[in-house]
Amino acid sequence: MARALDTLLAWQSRAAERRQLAELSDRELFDMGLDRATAIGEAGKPFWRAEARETRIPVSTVGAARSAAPRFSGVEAWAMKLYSGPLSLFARKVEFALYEKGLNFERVMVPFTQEAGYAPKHPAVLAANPKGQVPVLEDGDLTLFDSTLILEYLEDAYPAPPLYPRDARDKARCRLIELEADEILLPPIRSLMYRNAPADPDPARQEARAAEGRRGEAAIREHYARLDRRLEGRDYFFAAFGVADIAMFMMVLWALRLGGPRLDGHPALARWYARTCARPAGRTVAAEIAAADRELSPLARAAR
Ligand SMILES: N[C@@H](CCC(=O)N[C@@H](CS)C(=O)NCC(=O)O)C(=O)O
Repeated sequence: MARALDTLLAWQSRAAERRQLAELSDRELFDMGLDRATAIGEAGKPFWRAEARETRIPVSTVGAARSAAPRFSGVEAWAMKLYSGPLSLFARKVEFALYEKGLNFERVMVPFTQEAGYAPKHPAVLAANPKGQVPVLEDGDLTLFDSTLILEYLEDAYPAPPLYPRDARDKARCRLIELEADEILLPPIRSLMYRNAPADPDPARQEARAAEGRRGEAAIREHYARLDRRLEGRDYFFAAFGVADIAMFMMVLWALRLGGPRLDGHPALARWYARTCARPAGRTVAAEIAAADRELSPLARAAR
């Protein structure tokens, strides 16, 4: 009986994801780095592996979640505050988790331009983080920096819905995939960032950046091949959607927005990416990054 219910819920969840994908406009699909064929191709897949769990944020409210009512503890009232950046991969990663958990938060966007980077630094960020980096999360009298620590804290303090596997070994594996995203896949992705920066006036230096970018692309492709094998036959990295998916999704989104290798030829990875994008939280994060890019980034402006 429980199994039948799980199957039914899984089917409903998958049907909802498919509907959401089908409803996306061409513009939204473009923002996510998807084409309609990949997005809708999801429809043919059997549903029994889908997770039996729905995100707690309805599509219609996910973008507005931050201004909702504060939570109460004794006589104090507060909403969490997140110092984020319009094009901060790590802050957007935390936003993804906050949306998934249905938590209200106030977002403070720190100044950022492609020309000057994170300048001037926000005083609250400087006070909270010796590295001067976002994300910084304030929750009552707790102030935290570093996306990995923040995600771990959110899981401990707000366990439902869970974003880590319960099993200790799988939880460790999940953390390893997050680390792989943040520390192994990010360096070659960084080599593509020159594409959104002002061109170096010295042609030789600009060509050196381009050559570094080409080496980065080769490394990303190798990584994609490994991810594709790992995701073969799976909806997400573990039985349910979680931190491993969020961390890796952010990297793939970043590589795509920087004109990096497409996901063609990596069908399992492409389907996983489309599926993650179709979640209300994924959709919101991708759309907000694309909107920030249209305002701030030469690559996105050139594509308009
Ligand atoms: N390991 C940190 C990395 C944070 C990070 O690199 N933040 C960037 C934005 S994505 C930043 O604030 N950079 C400004 C700087 O380094 O001065 C995390 O996971 O939060």
